[in-house]
Amino acid sequence: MVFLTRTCYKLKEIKLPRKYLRSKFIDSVRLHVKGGTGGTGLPKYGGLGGQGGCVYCQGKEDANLRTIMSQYRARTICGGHGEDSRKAQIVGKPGEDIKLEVPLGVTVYGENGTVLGSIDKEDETLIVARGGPGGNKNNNFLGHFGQNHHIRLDLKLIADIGLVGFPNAGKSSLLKAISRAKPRIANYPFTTIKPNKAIIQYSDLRQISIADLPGLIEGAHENIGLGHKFLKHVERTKLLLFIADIQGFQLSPKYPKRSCIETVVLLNKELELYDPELLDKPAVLAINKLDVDGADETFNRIKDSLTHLGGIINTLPEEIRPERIINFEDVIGISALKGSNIEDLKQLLRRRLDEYAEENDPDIVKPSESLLRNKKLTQERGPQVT
Ligand SMILES: Nc1nc2c(ncn2[C@@H]2O[C@H](COP(=O)(O)OP(=O)(O)OP(=O)(O)O)[C@@H](O)[C@H]2O)c(=O)[nH]1
Ligand SMILES: [Mg+2]
Repeated sequence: MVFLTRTCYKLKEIKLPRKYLRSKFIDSVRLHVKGGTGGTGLPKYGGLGGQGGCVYCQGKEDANLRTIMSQYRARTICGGHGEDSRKAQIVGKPGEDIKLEVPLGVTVYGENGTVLGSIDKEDETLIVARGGPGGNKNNNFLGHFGQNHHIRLDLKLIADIGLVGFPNAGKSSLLKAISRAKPRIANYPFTTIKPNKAIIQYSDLRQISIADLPGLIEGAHENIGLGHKFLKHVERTKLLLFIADIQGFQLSPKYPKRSCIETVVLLNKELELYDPELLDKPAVLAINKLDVDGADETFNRIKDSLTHLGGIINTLPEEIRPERIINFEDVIGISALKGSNIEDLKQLLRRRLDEYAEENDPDIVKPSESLLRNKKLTQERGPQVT
């Protein structure tokens, strides 16, 4: 009997899908939240009932929505009830607050799609269900119910750079080459099935975050491939890094073979169909796999066309033409596998992000300036020899 049970368990284990397929990335969760009820007051002595506890979200860099989902699925998240006022304790104790740790980049929506707020910084908090007031003379010493509704937590990754490219273009390989991340890399489309965030570290300790997303293909707006589902994660990035395979792309023999230029134009079109405003973001194009035979010649031949897509757009099939053409700040040839030109790309990304920061926030204080100012202050205030 024991043997049989063990065998069954073993069989069960074998049947489980591989871990990476099981770990589904969750970027949206619906929850039922309820503030605690306020405690009853004591009219005879003017005693106040305790305030009901709130449910609130707090931003944490390493939190994820999956934990919240597994903890609270099909459950109401309820703040503690306020204590009633008693003779022994005339002011009732407030109910316990419930804290939900959420990842940074979460927007909270109320029942009819109204935005309740968003959490972008570490330890930032947002109350999602208020506790009811305790009994006092304004409400005849009767405690009130707390707020009771459904909310939706919607996560959009916050990263400086978002990687956009067809499957197999080498997005994850680039992420590996440019940061310390260890993403899955394989020679088949849709190796990456969930967004990954990594940090590019520079020698002067400056850090830039970059998000690798699942590949986007022609027809993503019609939900082909993984569709537009993950594109929302580039909405909050400051810069788009397009990456295209110099050899082009073909999903399978059933689909047309697209050249390198065509894949870039198609990415442009898919982004436009998702949200034309994405095209206003600064964009850099990296053409990958320049280590393969004949790639250098191809790259030199098409580089000008890639820089000025407008000039060649009319030579491309009509069905792949976007309405608005994206303008790349730079076009650079790299090999993510061999690591060539990666350092140049790193510096270039940093430069572009700095330019973007200056344009959007000209008052920004350079670190060196603030350091000097601080030094001066400490010198002035420090002990002085007389
Ligand atoms: N020759 C060559 N092969 C590369 C280069 N970069 C990536 N590859 C190969 O291309 C294949 C796909 O690489 P990935 O990094 O998984 O591509 P991806 O864009 O992340 O693909 P998806 O996650 O499926 O969207 C792998 O077999 C890589 O080894 C390169 O610079 N040169
Ligand atoms: Mg990948």
